Amino acid sequence: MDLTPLRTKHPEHWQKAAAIRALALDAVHAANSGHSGMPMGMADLATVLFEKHLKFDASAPDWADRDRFILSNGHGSMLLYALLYLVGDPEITLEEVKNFRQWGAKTAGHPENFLARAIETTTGPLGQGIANAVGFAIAEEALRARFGKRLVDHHTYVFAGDGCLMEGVSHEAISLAGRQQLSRLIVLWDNNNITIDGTVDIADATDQPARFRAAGWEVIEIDGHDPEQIDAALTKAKSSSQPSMIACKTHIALGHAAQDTSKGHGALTDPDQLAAAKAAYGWIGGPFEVPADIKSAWEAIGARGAEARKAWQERFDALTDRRQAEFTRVMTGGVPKQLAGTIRALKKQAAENAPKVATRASSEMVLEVINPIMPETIGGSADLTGSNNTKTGDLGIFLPEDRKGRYIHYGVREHGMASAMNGMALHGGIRPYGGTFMCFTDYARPSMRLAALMKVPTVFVMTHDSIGLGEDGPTHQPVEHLAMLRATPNMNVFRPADTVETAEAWELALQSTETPTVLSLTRQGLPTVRTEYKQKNLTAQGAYVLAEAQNKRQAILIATGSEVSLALKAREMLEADGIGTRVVSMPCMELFAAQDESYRRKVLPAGPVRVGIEAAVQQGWERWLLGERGREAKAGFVGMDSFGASAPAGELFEKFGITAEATVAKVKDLLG
Ligand SMILES: Cc1ncc(C[n+]2csc(CCOP(=O)(O)OP(=O)(O)O)c2C)c(N)n1
Repeated sequence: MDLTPLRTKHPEHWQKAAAIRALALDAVHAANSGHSGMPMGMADLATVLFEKHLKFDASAPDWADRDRFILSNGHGSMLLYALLYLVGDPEITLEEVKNFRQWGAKTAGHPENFLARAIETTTGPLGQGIANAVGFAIAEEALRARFGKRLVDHHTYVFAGDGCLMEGVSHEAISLAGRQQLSRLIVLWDNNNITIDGTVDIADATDQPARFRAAGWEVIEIDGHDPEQIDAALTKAKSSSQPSMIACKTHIALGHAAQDTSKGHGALTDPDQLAAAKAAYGWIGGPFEVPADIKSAWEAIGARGAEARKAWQERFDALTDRRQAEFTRVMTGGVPKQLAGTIRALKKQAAENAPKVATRASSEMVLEVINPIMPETIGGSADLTGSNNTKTGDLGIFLPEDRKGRYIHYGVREHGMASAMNGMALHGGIRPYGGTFMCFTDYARPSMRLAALMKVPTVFVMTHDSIGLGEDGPTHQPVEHLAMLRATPNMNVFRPADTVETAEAWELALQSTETPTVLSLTRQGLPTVRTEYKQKNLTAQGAYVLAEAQNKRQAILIATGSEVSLALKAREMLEADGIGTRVVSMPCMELFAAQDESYRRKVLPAGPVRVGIEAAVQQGWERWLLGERGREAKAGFVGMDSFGASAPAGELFEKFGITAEATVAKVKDLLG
């Protein structure tokens, strides 16, 4: 393709965009891996966005009121790194660009939010960025409603490719954004008709503009290489009352021999072709070399927002100390001072009244006292509000007509909900929690994994956590989900036994700043097992001795959630037979594993037989049964080794052998 018309019509724009293209080519060449084509195709869009529209100050990447820029097609990470280097971001230096994809570099293969402040979210799994962006836009609306436009007034811009739009999660995100009329959300679709396997039409014939319009979006169709059209489209999108999708017709790997082919998607490393592409751009810089005038033009773009930031800072400084402190508190994820006392009061009340309730109802009790003192919480459910017990009286519903509403009806969209929650957490200022059935963790799992990877404290309220849900049957009864979640690094999985442990788990979830939380909660009623009030948060240690042996200690029963009361019953039966039995409640394996050895040894001493009890598969229990001074000949497990079945809950526990009697038999068997 002859680039002359593009080069000559807007020569200054062209040079700036060419800098992105050249850096992408050089970095991918040096790393001998990566994706050159997307940055080369979207460079014009990025240049106009950063030069004319994006509100940011390169010297302060975490300024609270910056526009958010999300690269959903994260394989094109060099686009982001080139931009950040060019505008003078303090973290993405030329050295970093040269070290693209190398050990220790901030310029990882795909953008990682925790490596540089200007990287808003981790992308790479296609579709996540656009779905996160819905959460970013929700967070902006909610915070603007709370703190006012003088403090919160920004947009969320997303670059997304064909892959992002083909992924199912994008559908959940798009329809939710349309319903919520998130007018500050602007998606630029890299409409290049290319994916890895070939042209898009080999797999997809969707009319994307029609799809977005059907979901309630404004759609603008442009030539993605024409800076005037790009500028006009962004201006129009900003004034729309709907979320906007700008369909940008682009050429992948523009100007390279691989342009418009799927080969152009990946690493373009052939030196002759690389040189030819640079020549076609009229690029005079050597490898990683940006001519001084072009670099300084980009740095001027990076400094463009400094005035706006200063003005914002002045408005912030003029606020009362209290208001400043509150804004800073929520943006940094701090908890209010009253949280500890509020949780303690609820624990005391629960210990005294010893209610027999499902832990999903316990969770609601906790939320009833937390939500009024934490205005930063935004709750929700994927169409199971009544079942997940996630809505409390004071919240109101988040809708275009009420941005102060703090409860979101996510619709039947578990994946979209999880990803949007991550977006809110990443934006800052919001503590998102949302519910579905534990079994549908599967539907939310890609975003749950990313919450853990990205180090964001999203709270997943997963109710109906075992065969204890009864008649809905095996499709709804989680069996392997606890194991899968516990296998995920940086994720705290709590399976509380009663209201007291649920309150403790919630307190820990809300104090977390870098680890997501899963609350595994029952549908069925459970007795209170923590009837003796203790000020200390025992759940924080992951496991603790709930009931000590009376006779000489011969057995330790380790249980979680609904099986803790069953363990207590088994203990009574064993003690009656003279077998001293300790019961350990283990609401959070991750936190117990993090305790020092002396504490773990105290809770799980060598010697007695050990039986784990949990209405789920055994995987993940080995450490507590066989490790930690345990021995195979002295360890057993009472749980599930198959899918469940449809029947009343009580009968299911009998049929699957998860009972006090089965536990007693197991202990006696092990004791020989
Ligand atoms: C969930 C997910 N599935 C698969 C991939 C692997 N993958 C990376 S890029 C890509 C093709 C994307 O096509 P498109 O969005 O059109 O990007 P372009 O070719 O225009 O750069 C695929 C399948 C991925 N990153 N994430």
